[in-house]
Amino acid sequence: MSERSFVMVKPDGVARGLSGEIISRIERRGFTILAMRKTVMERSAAEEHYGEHRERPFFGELVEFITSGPVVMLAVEGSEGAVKALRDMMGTTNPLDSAPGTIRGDYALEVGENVIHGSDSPESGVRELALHFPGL
Ligand code: DAT
Ligand code: MG
Repeated sequence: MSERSFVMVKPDGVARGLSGEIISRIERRGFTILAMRKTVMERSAAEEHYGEHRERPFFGELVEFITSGPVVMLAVEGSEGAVKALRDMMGTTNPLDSAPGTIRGDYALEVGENVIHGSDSPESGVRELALHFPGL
């Protein structure tokens, strides 16, 4: 069984020129990139994407940030366990806690600007890919 994740280099990562480095790590690990698109996320898509955080105090800032500039969106596929493997490569949500060698642990310092998104489960992957890559 294969699994799919919605991965995104966030606006801070794109602005800092980290897209290539991040995509390269994903490819070298052995994941398949099914689709990729550089775009500015629509506000409505951002609110739906982060819908689980709607009641959190940082929701407004989160939507502002994620729509503040271009992102690179990827549809990524791998074998069973791939979604968790990608999360492990990303590091913890707060980069201050992320282990060196992880993407956030190597390239980020602030929770609000943590350079990468990856689906937190195969089910989230299906939901997020349907939102950002309809028809995939
Ligand atoms: P993750 O991106 O690791 O799945 P999440 O889904 O809990 O983390 O949160 C989504 C994003 O929201 C996260 O990447 C950065 C931001 N965020 C999370 N917790 C935050 C906080 N306490 N303050 C500010 N931003 C936060
Ligand atoms: Mg999340």
